[in-house]
Amino acid sequence: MNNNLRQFSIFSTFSLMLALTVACSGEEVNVESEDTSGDENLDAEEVEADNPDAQTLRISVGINDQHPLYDSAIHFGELLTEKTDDFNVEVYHSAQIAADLVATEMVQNGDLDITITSTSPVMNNIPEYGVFDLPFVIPDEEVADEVLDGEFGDQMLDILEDQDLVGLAWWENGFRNLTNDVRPVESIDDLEGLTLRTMETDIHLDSWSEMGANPTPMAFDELYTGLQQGTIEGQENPYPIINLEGYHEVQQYLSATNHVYTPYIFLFSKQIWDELTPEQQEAIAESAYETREYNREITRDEAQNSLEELQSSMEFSEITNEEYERFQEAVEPVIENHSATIGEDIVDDFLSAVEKASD
Ligand code: TK8
Repeated sequence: MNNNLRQFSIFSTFSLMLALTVACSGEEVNVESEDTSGDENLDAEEVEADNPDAQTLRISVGINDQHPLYDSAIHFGELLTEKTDDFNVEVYHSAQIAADLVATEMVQNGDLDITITSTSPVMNNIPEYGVFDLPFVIPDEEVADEVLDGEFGDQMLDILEDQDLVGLAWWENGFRNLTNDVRPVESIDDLEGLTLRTMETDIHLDSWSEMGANPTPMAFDELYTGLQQGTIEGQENPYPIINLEGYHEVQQYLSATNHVYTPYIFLFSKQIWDELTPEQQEAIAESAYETREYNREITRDEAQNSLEELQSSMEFSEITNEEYERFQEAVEPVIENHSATIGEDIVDDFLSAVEKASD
């Protein structure tokens, strides 16, 4: 077993223990990770430094190697190895290390260097992060960029430090859209009773319940099988994920609901970070930050391309303005229901940042 794999086995044993601990603690969320100890068939992309003593940084992403997030993580590795020969970067896709929630906890515990995750699973431990799950607040990508790249985004990165995380950059997952296998969804009435998978966040569960659907939380790596086996009738994700994870193979209807914008966040382990020199920290921070524009550009191109491809294989519905307002009205209680948990100040700051950016 080479050194990397040996270290990896230690990680996966940790993650299994972690999954068991969480399972035993009786939390409601469904976290799982595979025990891949001894598995030499892991598929990772390596960006190697020209230095035999370089420290290896492992990145875990939940999505597959077709998605722009994977390419962006490699791009980060390339930028970093141009800046310094202190690090090799290994990018693991498809939750081979762990699904988002567990990967984030591994990063907090210093068992994994980096994960790039949707913000939603993060809110399980950091309730403030639920702010990004509030539905129908961010109207378009320009507003998303301005809010994340401004004071509000900085403030949200800063609060991670108390949680043993260093938040280095806002990348993009994108606006989420609904798919299902029962009927075209064009109005809120069409949602009645649909069983939908959501990410593991109460806010999404509550939003879909308010809209009349029957939501259930599930880790991302179980989603395809859930759709295929019919345990759930639908799900929601940005166009690139729907297309590149192949949900159109098992889902017939696509609706442009654009109900929420999900950022990807680049999370570095604080414990590991604190062992690095200021120069090394700077090189890593700059590489994550500089990859942001690249990531947004390729993600948006892919969203366009994926939508076109999906339209040729799925029945596509747009939502009229009138119907869109009915969706928005239905979820009005959600902000009120969750403001106390998220923090009233954070919700206010978010809503004013969005309003300012929308002017
Ligand atoms: C990928 C997930 C995914 C998210 C989900 O790891 O779970 O639906 O949209 O992007 O973070």
